[in-house]
Amino acid sequence: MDLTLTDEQQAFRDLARDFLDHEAVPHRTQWDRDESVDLEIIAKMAEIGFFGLTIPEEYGGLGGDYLTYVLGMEELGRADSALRGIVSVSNGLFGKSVLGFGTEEQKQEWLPRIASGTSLGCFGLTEPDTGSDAGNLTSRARRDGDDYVLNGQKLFITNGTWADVALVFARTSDDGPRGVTAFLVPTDAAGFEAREVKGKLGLRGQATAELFLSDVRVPSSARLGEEGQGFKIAMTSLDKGRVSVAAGCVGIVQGCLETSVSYATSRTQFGKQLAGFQLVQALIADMSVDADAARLLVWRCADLIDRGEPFGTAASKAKLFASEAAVRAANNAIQVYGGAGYVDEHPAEKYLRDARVMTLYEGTSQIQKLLIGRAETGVNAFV
Ligand code: COS
Repeated sequence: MDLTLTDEQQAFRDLARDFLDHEAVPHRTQWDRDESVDLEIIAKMAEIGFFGLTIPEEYGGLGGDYLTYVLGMEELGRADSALRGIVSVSNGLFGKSVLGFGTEEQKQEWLPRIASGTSLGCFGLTEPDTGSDAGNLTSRARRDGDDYVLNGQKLFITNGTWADVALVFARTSDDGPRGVTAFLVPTDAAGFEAREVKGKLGLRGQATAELFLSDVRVPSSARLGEEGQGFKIAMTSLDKGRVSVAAGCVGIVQGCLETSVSYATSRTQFGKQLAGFQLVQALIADMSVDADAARLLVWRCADLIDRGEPFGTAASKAKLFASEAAVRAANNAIQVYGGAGYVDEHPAEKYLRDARVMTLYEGTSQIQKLLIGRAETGVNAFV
């Protein structure tokens, strides 16, 4: 695997970092306290190209490769994971599902709006009673003439109250994962309601919602893919989503490393720099190794995706390692800061609160281990 970035990849990373250092980092604490980013940041991020990174130019995107995408996700994770989540779900989970499985009309309808940031998408898979066990979701879609009528409930949906369109997974038959179908549902459809989930530990700047679908009627042209193909669409998109989460986690580890070095080299205790204490150096060394190791796992996934190779197990490994590393690094960054790390004047405590969910959503660490274990042994622990 060639680790050298092209001039274009390097240029995008520099542009992204510079933009976020000016437009996001100075505001992230306030956004976190306000429980919402300033939504004007969406248009600004779209101008840089964040929402269309991997959407082809013919649909208004940048048509970039996946390595460029993960570089962008790392920078977003370093700056503010709430922003990374908004982009990852709209451009990633939603946009890539439409790009991969949509008809030409569906791509024309939604992708330019997603790439330009004029519309946000969300991904309605998780339900109150089906998190890890996504194949058993219970929302229903009943065929009625040329329409479908959707009923059900979705939970923990990123962008849910801000999105213009929801990719909703609903059951069209009782055949487990094979009975799930995907639908593109405009969020202003009659019977569709989104309510914000309050009181989250982290990711406070992004909207997380509960969705209620009550006799929501959509035409059959809103179906994404074939009947019964929905679970595959969800899993295919989640494979890439996990790489995106992992890339964001690399950014968290990198951010923890940078802020810890900065604090440890500027604060004095016992008459010398904190950085002069071996135990502080040990904490920083662990972050540095974790950043490199996680980044290499993520870049391997991007390389596999760009070459069209299978990458599902590599994605599980990257997501497992990087998310656990992000929690470790953020916890240790607080340790470097001492008491000061416990308040939001410094970024360490926000990194920890934001990192914690990374081991949960888009497949818990336990699910990733079982997927890796299944790939290694050939034995399926889910049955
Ligand atoms: N890509 C494409 N297809 C996939 C796939 C993938 N990564 N994983 C499974 N499938 C397909 C299978 O090939 C199978 O298709 P066939 O019926 O044609 O054989 C079908 O989907 C069912 O697969 P499987 O039997 O493995 O489904 P399970 O119900 O056992 O689900 C797990 C397996 C647990 C891995 C899955 O439910 C999962 O990933 N859960 C976590 C969900 C999650 O991440 N939720 C968080 C969402 S936050 S947006």
